[in-house]
Amino acid sequence: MKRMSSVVAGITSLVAPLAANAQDGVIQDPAEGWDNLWYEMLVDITVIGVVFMIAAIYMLIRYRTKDPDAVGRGPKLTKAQAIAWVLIPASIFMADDFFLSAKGWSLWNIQRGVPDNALEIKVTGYQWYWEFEYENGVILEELIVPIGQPVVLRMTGEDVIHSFGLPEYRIKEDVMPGRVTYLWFYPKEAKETVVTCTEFCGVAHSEMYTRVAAIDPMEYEALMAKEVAEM
Ligand SMILES: [Cu+2]
Repeated sequence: MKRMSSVVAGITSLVAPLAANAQDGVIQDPAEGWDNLWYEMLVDITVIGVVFMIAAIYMLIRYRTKDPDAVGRGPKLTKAQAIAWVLIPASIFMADDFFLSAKGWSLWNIQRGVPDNALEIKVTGYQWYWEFEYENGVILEELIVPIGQPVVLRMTGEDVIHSFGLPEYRIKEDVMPGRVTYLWFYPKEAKETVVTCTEFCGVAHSEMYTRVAAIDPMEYEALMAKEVAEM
């Protein structure tokens, strides 16, 4: 029990600095974390794949039948050897799985920990378009954000279930009626990307995409001033 609580304390201390994404001033970009994890997964499965392929080819050649009447004579393992052959490889693979899972949990913490200075925008999903409401009351049908500041989207659906997918920012989240969900992303450079609905939501689901523009903050202020003046 004591050991258990120290394990829990250990995990908590690992998680704590990440959960503080919002306060410590350094913003950890979820998109970067996602890319790193994806790269590690690819390296991981490639290494495992190559090792198993070499082992399989070796055994295919080494233990091939040379005579159609041949009878196999496998060495008989002792109980200890049999257990070791199960436990040691299983432990190695489990250690690797836990390592990647732990990295996934860390990334999840970053994805869910919204930085304090995030720009908040309300999103509503309709069949079949998105609507973006800014803090100053401006409503747009495209997502326009200034660069250099994290953006948090508070999202809900008006009709059916949708999903707000930002492939370039490596993030998505379900959007549904009767509930507010959120995601945040960090636009660091000026670029035009896209948001697509990633949950089938009716006949025009595939048309439910729109522009996401990350622009210079000065340009953003000018656009907002213009929009407010036209309200
Ligand atoms: Cu949709």
